[in-house]
Amino acid sequence: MRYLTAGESHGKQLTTIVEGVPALLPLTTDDINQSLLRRQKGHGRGKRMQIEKDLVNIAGGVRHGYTLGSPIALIVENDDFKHWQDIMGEDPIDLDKEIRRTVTRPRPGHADLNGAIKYGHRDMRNILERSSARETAARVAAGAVAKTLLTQLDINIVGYVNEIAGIKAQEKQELSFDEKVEISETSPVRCLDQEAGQKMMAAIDQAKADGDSIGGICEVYVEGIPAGIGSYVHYDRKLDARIAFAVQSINAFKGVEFGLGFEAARRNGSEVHDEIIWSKETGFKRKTNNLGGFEGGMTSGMPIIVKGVMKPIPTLYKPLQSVDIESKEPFNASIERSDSCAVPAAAVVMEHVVAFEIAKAILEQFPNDQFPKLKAAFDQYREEVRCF
Ligand code: EPS
Repeated sequence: MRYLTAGESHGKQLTTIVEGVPALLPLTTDDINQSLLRRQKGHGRGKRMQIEKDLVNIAGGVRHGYTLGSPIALIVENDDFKHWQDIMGEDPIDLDKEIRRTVTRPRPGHADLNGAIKYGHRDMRNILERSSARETAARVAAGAVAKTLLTQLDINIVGYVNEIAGIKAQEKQELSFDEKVEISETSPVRCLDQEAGQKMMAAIDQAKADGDSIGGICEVYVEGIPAGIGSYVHYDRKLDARIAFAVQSINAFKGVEFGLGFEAARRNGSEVHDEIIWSKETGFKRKTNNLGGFEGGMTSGMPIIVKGVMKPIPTLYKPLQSVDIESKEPFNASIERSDSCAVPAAAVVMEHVVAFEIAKAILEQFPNDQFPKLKAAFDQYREEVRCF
């Protein structure tokens, strides 16, 4: 299973093609829309999210609520395009007559300058339109297909926020999966610790008032996955490595950790590795889950716990020094519109990119053109793992 995305932030639409999904998987427009609408929420989002109402148009690969086995085409229109038709049109324009809103002032921390140098664009709109995190709507659409597949296999996945601007949520691993979903869904910052959530909202309001932006840490929790998904035999088959790649590729993400993550460097081996236990009912388990559900690039059967670090968004009202690429004059960057914090939305994006990598690994391990047969093979494997 693989996917491609296309589309610019203020262009007509985002397009996603997901290829390799087996036939006969139940899939509805609503399954995808629920994910898209979750991504749009979150305290700290800017004015753009009031313009957009992300709803998918399934334009191929699904009929009467089931996948066909053919490529699935997913379209999300940009409502804002109506304000940008002249600027973002695909056909040539008369540069003397028409407005272009040419961008020659790169934002520090954004793809603007490096992208312009690499692709030879003198108008950095050609960079920022595609490097914008608007593209994550297309990734969530693909991930929603994967999530639907995982749900059918009784694998549950949820993303939430652990930290914003240094305000840390209390660990809440004692909560059930359903409680994690319920609490994060009702929190405006998608946080499981309500007290910390209030402080995070205050920090976001302060950043907005200061014309600044703030980042944070998202966590994705996956339960119901048996041991042995992924592989140790080759570097590019390690599932934790693939998840790390997918998470790091989310716009503005700067790092990934599993379980204890970097803290493992500060502890002895005896305080890191998860001791093995066995019971007739559950089979093999670990006493703890410091390694976040992975050993040797494979799942251990414990919940997957992965964190991703998002830097503050580089589009700031507060000026930072930069240099105009035409005049070579220094200037203080200033912009019209931005999100002061998109960490809650990023938690939803992360949930979906992780879902995609897990579903992809399962499809590789239990290949079948027909989803019910894949499910039967997977369920049988789960039982074998329990009885091992
Ligand atoms: C973004 C800038 C803002 C965000 C956008 C990402 O958009 P605009 O430039 O239109 O104000 O709202 O995020 C989305 C549109 C979205 O759907 O998440 C950027 O520069 O990365």
